[in-house]
Amino acid sequence: MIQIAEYLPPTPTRLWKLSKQAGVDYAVGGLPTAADCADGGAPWDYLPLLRMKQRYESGGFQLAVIEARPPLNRAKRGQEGRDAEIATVCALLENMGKLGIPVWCYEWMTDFNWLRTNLATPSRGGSVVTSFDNSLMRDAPPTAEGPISEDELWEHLHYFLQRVLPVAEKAGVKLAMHPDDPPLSPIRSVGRIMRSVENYQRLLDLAPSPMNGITLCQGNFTLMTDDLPAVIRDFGRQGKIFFVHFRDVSGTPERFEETWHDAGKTDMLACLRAYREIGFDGVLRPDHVPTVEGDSNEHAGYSSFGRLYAIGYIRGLRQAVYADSL
Ligand SMILES: [Mn+2]
Repeated sequence: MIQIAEYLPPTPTRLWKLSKQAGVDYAVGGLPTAADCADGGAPWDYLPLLRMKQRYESGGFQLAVIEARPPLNRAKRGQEGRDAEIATVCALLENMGKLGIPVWCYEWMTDFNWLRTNLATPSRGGSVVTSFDNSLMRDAPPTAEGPISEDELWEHLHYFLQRVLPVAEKAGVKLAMHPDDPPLSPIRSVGRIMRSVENYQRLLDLAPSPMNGITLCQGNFTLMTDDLPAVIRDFGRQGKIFFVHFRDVSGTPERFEETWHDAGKTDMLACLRAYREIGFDGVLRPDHVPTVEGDSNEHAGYSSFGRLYAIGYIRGLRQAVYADSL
């Protein structure tokens, strides 16, 4: 059965307890802290990772995914120093394998990560969400690193996968590629390749391996298709969905806003049915949520109280979808 996880920082917070109280048993983790590395290790070394994993377990969580990356911009840009960055990823994967952490969520966005033009767009009942309007980006400056083409990004991704996948196969750790967010190209003169269903198939075909797969972030994939459940079934039947981000939006890739989990453009029930149909047994996490009354918008999209609503909503959907198999 699909399992519900939460993205929890690597040291205990109120959210750890709130998640546990809401019925979450799986953690999506970051990388070890400076304190974990105090005896000279790096965040991708065995002992710091061991200490972080122990902490999640003490909080009652099984560490199912690491969703954080060592520096990778040189690898993405094909610059000098990329082999050293790739070596840190190989060390991370080897140590995750030894520690039984089965999935690494990465992405191929160069220079900047997910991008919004507004971090406090009004939503239901005075809650706020993030939004993106590409018409406001026309005069946005290029990044400091300058333009890069999609062809170059594909070439560098191929170079990366050729070196990393054999290590992942030996370690038994799955690589789950997160989409570019928003799924548009270029932005700030930087090409963005993980932005369409076709390009995801190209990723899978670029380096065939049982460890080469997908983070199905629904908030992005639903902007790439009018039939998300069909996309879930297609990649699922190929055995390529390793991790799910469960969230929703309304609008188009050029202009969208995030929504409450029950108020976006996507048929969330049909999506969960599709995961059941393909026998997906990995973890799903709520991903971005609205910031609600009484909570801070300091980390937009990651309000603690908003996440509680999302967890409850997803648990309800799951109960309905799996009712005859529980
Ligand atoms: Mn996501």
